[in-house]
Amino acid sequence: MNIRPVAIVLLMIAMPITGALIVGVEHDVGNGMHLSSMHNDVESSIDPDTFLTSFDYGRVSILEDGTVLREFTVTVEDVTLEVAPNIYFDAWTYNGSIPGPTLRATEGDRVRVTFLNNGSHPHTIHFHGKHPAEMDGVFPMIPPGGRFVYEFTAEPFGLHLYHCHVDPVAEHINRGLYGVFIVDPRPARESAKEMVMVLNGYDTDFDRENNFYTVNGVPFHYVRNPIEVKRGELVRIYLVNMTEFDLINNFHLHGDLFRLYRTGTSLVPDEFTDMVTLSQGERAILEFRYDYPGLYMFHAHVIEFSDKGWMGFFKVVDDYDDDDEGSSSSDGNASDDEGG
Ligand SMILES: [Cu+2]
Repeated sequence: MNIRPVAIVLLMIAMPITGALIVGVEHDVGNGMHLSSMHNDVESSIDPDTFLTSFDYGRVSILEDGTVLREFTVTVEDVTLEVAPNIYFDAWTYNGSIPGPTLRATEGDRVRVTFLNNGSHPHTIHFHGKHPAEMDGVFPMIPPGGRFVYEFTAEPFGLHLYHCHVDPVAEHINRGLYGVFIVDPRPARESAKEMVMVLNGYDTDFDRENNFYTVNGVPFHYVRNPIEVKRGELVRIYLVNMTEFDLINNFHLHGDLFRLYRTGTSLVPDEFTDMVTLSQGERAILEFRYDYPGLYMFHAHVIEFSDKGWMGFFKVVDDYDDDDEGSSSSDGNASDDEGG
């Protein structure tokens, strides 16, 4: 642990202050921050708290042969997102935010994703996982105003992802076109408090170097808003690295160790550790229980990344307040979420 508490506090307050000082200044102020005082056109926002525990199970129906069909709608939208205080980013998004929705199915389900491109450039959805070549989201490119239906069987179970695969792919990813695709095993994993964490960066001045790093889209969000977990409860993190330009990213947990399931494709853990390093597109499922209450940091052990936003806290409590949610199930049969 190389980050002193004083430095953390300074970092927590530095970004809002920096932003406040330069409100009203137009154009590039250095450090890769594209700024403008005229941002009435902000159409959407990033909500890491909602994203953390939101799973889209699609619109569910049963096919004639008994297979579960899950239908999703994913729409590309160009939106200006405030990715850090007063830092506005001309994003390309799936369904209006970064990351896109976490799509979830159970192994063997039929997945049907209606893709609408309301953006200004050609795009696709390339899913990781098994599927026919014509469903791979490389060809054809879907032009602005276009529509395509991706359909395949969800397999194998594991933690997958999706992203646009139009050249230059790095730019389409940096602009925000990615999301998580979870395929649950049958029977489901043990019930747990589940959350999704997507590691990313933002190259806000388009020089192919990231200016900020985040978990779930906003630098330092979970420093300001620690994630509450209950002592002794099983916590399961679906961790996906979508950082572009930097070859690796990683995750270090304080005060505990986790069972590590690489790609989530086995129910037998690969490691018991407090540290996992992921290259671009790699992902892993992490499971742990805290024994002691208190505040515990989690962060990139690449200190440049944690200094620039990739850092957060778990707040371990003895009991949730009455209005807090308790454990969430990993049961993939839930069907009340609206697709798209
Ligand atoms: Cu694209």
